[in-house]
Amino acid sequence: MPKETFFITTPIYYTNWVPHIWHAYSSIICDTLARYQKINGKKVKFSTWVDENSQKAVLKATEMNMEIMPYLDMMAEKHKAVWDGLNIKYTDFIRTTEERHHKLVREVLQKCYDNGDIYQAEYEWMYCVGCEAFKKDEDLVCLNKTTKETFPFSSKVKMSENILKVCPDHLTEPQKIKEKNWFFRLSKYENFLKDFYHSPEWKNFVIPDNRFNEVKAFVGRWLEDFSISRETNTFGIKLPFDETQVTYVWFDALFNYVTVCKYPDNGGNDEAFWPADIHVVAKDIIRFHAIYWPAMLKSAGYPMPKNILTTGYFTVDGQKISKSLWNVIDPVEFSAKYSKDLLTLYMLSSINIGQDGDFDQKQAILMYNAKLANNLGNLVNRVVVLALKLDWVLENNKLRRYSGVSMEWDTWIYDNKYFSFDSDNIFEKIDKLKNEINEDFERFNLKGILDDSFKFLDKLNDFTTQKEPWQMIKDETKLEETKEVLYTIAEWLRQVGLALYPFFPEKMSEMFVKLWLEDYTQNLEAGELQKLIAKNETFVIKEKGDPLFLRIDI
Ligand code: ME8
Repeated sequence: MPKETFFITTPIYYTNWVPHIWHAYSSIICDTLARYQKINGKKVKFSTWVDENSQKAVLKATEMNMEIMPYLDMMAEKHKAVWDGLNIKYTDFIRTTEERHHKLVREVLQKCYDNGDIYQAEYEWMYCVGCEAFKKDEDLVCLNKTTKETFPFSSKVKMSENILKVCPDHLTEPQKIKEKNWFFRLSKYENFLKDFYHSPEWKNFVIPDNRFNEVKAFVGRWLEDFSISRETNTFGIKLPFDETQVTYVWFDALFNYVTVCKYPDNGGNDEAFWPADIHVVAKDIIRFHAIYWPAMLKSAGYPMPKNILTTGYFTVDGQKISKSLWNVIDPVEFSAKYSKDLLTLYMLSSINIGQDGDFDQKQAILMYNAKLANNLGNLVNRVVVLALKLDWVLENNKLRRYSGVSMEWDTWIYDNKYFSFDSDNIFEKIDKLKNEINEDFERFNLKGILDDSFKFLDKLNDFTTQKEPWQMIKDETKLEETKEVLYTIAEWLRQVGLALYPFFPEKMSEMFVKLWLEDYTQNLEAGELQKLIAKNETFVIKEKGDPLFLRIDI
């Protein structure tokens, strides 16, 4: 039977910047979800990309005194280097200047035009290049140029040289544009969208719920047709029905998600991957994904993506990220200095997906030291050191002696005399981890999985402290008991390792090797997670090796 498919996408990042740490946030979420689906047996496609046909890129190239194509080539390499540097295991990387993408966009534009959804009109509007979006008065705020303060815009505020109407995100005045352009008839899809959002099958289309409610409220209020082309820009994809104009950002960028399926760079056909399972985006582009995108797909005759997972925004040490504040963090440099695992752990467990957060660097280091270096790393080290003092083999045939008839792991655990020690309740915690991991991944509850794993490890550390195997080992009469305690710790580390593998693949692989589970990475990558969870293992500890996680000094 062919494997079930899973297709996940990052946003299509602009190329006027090298990706910063918050672009990495979206990509790390995608990477973790994609890795999980792969080890759980699905055929995974994970795409990332660069959004090149934008005015921002043209302006940046001009500013750098470069021709546009050499500039874009350079930036595409820089973006790729960031994702490769962070070991983000994407399967597809696409640039919107590629021929295959031009072909796809022209096909869909023609289709939408033929069915009457694209028409020409003249308009006068304000346009923010930073957002690559049209703005209305209610989208803007007032900026006092002297004090640099912003306050809400109202028609009563008198504009002057000092009081400007600006975009709240970029604090720049939008351009006034009067052009004859082509429009997409979004208003025609109002009822379609309302029915779609309210049908039970799509009740989780946008996650989390509060973002979905915002989208529904927005569609309930106001749906206007939007411009899909620019008369004055020359760089971009030419409209097939009017070669004097190019399409701009949204119609172009969003269809990238389809290009990689219809025209994948392996030359084959990945159409079975469409519709996408998850588009990961931040709240800044949710309207485009949850409103424009379904309408455009409907018009072009494609099925809807299944989920739009919307993240919040991060600040750095309490401040908005801005090049002028010099608080833009290069994720590769940061990972080299500290660790990629610190980045993953802090970003995925300090907030739930959907909430806004702050990247407090000191807290991130403290969290890394407490959870990865102490809680997990030290425990692994303890088992390894003690096991080396015994006969190096922690056998799983110990299971038989304690359960009597049954050889089931759970039966043994529950009957095991060593676990009468405490009950707040370690068994429930490991069961929760084993039984709910799949559901948690399916619900994108990455924080939940990390929290459960580390709470379980707290309990396991308590158990270890209470049993004191380092004392037991000194008593000849307690050698068997020591082995069994160590076996139990090793087995439970194995279970935690399987749950944490999608987050920390390199370190969990290292841990498996320390426990003589040398084929684990290969078996996981072949989709055998469930088989491994259910397996009984024998652990052979051969050498101490390096510590798994080094503590970081603040
Ligand atoms: O919007 N916190 O590209 P972009 C969290 N090309 N996430 C952040 C962030 C922050 N402070 N800053 C950026 C575009 N991001 C368009 C998208 S898609 C068809 C076209 C992440 O380079 C977040 O995922 O501005 C956000 O949605 C994305 O970067 C915006 O990237």
